[in-house]
Amino acid sequence: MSNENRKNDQLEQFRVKDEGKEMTTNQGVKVSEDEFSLKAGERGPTLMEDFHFREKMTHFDHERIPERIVHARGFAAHGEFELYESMKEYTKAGFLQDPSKKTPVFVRFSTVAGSKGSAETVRDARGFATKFYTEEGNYDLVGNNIPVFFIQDAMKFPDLVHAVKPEPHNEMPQAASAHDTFWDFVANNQESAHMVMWAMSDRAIPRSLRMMEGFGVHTFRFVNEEGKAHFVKFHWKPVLGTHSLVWDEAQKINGKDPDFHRRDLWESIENGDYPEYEFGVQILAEEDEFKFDFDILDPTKLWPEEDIPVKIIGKMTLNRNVDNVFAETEQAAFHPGHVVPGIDFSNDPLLQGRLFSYTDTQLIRLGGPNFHELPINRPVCPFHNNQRDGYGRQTINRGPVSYHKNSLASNTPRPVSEEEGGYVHYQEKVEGRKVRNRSESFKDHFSQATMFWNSMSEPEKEHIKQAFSFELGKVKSKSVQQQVVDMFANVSVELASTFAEAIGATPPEEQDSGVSKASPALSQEKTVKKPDTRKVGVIIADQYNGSEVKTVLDTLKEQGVQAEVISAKLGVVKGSDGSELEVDHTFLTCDSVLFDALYLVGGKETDKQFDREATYFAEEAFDHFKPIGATHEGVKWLQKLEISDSPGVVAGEDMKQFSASFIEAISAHRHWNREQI
Ligand code: HDD
Repeated sequence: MSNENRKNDQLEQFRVKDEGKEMTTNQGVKVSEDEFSLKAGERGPTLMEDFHFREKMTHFDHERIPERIVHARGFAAHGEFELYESMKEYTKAGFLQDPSKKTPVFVRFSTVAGSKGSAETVRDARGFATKFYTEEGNYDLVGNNIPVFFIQDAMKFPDLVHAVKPEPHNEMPQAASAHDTFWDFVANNQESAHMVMWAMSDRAIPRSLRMMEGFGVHTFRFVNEEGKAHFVKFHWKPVLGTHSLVWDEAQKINGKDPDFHRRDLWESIENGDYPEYEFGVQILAEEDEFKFDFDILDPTKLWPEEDIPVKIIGKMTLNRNVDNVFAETEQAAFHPGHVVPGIDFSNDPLLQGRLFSYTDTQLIRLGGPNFHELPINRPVCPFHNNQRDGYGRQTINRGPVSYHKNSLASNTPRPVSEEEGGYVHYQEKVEGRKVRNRSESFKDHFSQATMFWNSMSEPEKEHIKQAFSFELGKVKSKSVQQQVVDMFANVSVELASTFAEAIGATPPEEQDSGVSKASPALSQEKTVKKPDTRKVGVIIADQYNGSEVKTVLDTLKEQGVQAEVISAKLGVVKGSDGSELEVDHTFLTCDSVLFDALYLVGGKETDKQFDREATYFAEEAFDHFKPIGATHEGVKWLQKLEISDSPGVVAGEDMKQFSASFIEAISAHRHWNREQI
């Protein structure tokens, strides 16, 4: 079995193809009729003895399992992780030793607050949970796309989640933090300030799951063969860069395509455009634990990359969609406590609490203690112990012995020494009184929130102001609104004053935190910018200029851009030279918000309705700062909207030159400098 396919090979044993087969009951009895229940007479009552009906209905009645209490809405894919260089110096983790070995992975992305059927482009953190199927057991890195968390102690997690979820008396609003209880929680638990800044920023509305970062959030430990430990933070860096939607667009997408993010992930994998993320670690010597003006155990703090650089050590490629969402994505059980030798915990009180919560939740969600036996959760290495029985047990453990220590089975399964690969917890010296307290070193809630604000570019700051104005604008309690204004004055008086004005609250007194530090890595402005996999809507009609348009479409394709044809009706559009293009969407079946850019071509035969639709698409794309290219008859729509000279709007008659400028505009992602017009 090749190493990189071990999980795939294992899953293969469980795959079932029903197509082309005869229908049977679950007992294997062939079924002769599947439309009509067994009745006493054609118009008579259904009979209890109809075992096929009973079985079919009973199974259906039990098809649903509880959704995850948080992160219910998720989507996943398989892939592999490759290491660039051995991490032997820092950790003995087997999968981080040998760059020639690949480790199978399964990654589930999710929103946090919404229920399983909610829309995907909501303002929220995104879960980024990775299961590495290593030869030493499963290692789960259960992170988010935001590097800090709302609270410092797991004790508060139920409160946080109660506050952000729909309010219990009327179960509104769905998948949104823009309501009273969330902001009441924020104002009364001010350690949330830093993560709230991230949640109000562009990071909370990613363009794609392929274009967002991932973070392990907590401080963990690497432990090497000699037993020496280093503190570490984990990072995923998307190869396509970190990019976001704009808020108005995100809200509209939720209506036009609530599956926007999963569709994007699914299609990119089906098209062979495999999402890639580089794996990075920040490494800190134990001696340096107290060298910072924050506590490295505090999960509301990040380690500025400029102070502790992110060392890129590998890459993950997602290259296979699931076969069945329920069997794989839904039944996947992640746990931050699933670690392998060489990776250990820190005393972060949020992490410590998580170590309890995840198994506990699977017990009810997946119906008992044997969820590790579900195909998606099984390690690829052998696993043996004396745990037995329980709902849904799969393995048939033979022999009379299921206890340790024993003599009847020569004391097996036997624990093994550290040298033989046994997990030994890092022997940190711990001392202290039993107290229910927050450490003094956890009490600064605003310095890093301010650092985040200081690090933003002007457009990013503008978006944060708008997000606060939107969210607080939805809050009904004047008191909560005012508390939030006063709280965020500690971060930036400019920010707090702006949204105070928007919501009719009293502007704060001057009281900035006085922090001037910035961390340029936190801004998305300088992220990787590439045209690859960007979706361009080509608005085109009959009698378009065949050969010239082909030149543009060919160049877009060469650059990895995906062009999809939009016209008044499905079928084909015919060029003036007899060429044809298959229409992918009509104005009715798609929308401007579903594309990264528009290419306006038109044709000789557009009517008023076509012009109206095309102009509407272009105007919306323009308002969302998207690149717009126009040639031939398409230029008239730019003129009508008076946007021809705006940044990111490209028109031209020389097709080669036009294509080059358009691709440059697409690579830029969004043209924020339109705001100044
Ligand atoms: Fe959590 C799910 C990430 C704090 C308790 N969490 C869950 C998932 C992710 C995270 C990505 C979805 C996994 C999947 O796709 O199945 N959680 C985080 C991060 C946190 C965090 C990055 C802070 C740094 N979580 C956290 C705390 C607790 C939990 C403090 C409770 C003490 N999280 C859960 C849970 C979930 C969960 C209730 C719901 C479903 C599941 O575990 O399997 O146990």
